[in-house]
Amino acid sequence: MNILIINPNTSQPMTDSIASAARSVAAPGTRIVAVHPSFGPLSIESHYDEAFASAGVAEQMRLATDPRPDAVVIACFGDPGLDAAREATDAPVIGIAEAAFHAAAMLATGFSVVTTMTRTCVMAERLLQRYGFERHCRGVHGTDVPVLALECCGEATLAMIEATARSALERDGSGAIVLGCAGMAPLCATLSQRLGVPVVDGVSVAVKFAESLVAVGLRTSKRGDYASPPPKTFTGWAGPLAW
Ligand code: 2AL
Repeated sequence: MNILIINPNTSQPMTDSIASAARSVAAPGTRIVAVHPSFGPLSIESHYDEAFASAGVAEQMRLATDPRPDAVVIACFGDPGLDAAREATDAPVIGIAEAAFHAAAMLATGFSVVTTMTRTCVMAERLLQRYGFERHCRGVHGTDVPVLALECCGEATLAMIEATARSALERDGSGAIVLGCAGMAPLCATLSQRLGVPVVDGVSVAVKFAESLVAVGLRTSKRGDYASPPPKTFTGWAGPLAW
């Protein structure tokens, strides 16, 4: 099966690291293709960044015809453009935050989210509300590690994330950690070993959820609001991206 992973930021090193995290858990018959938008922010750390990243996800869905993906993973913790991507295909589309929340809620009665810049915590809090996980999540914690610092993450950065996770587990009384950035995927195994609790990386679990939905023949509903977008003219630079 073909899984398309869209990294909504435009960092090639981060796209490569997301692809290798995905390939490390993918089943033998799964082909991972990882892409990023042709425009937009190098990292997503604000509402402004996220607005462009959502358009970038829509662009990549518009271009995703060869090969046609059997499933799509949106690999940024804000799940930008998730609903638009579901309109654009009947393949299952999974956001990494959504996937990580579901997995963590199956592993502990309460989990904590450890993310990048503190200013992005509100984005995770809004997603928790939107997906109905407010009662499972006991806290969202910023590390103030910039997203691009995760591209070549040394021991100092890892130690900052570990320290935040340790104090989150203590303060929140939670039993699992959700990593709040796709760029943290390569740190998951080390953090899990050091912290002694389940550490959930959304990229890995999203790939496995995607494989499972495809395997049982489930597809995105085309009834109601996830039906294909109505055809219309787009103007300006977005002209070629019209549905
Ligand atoms: C992210 C992410 O996953 N990718 C990115 O550019 N920003 N999330 C975050 N909370 O910083």
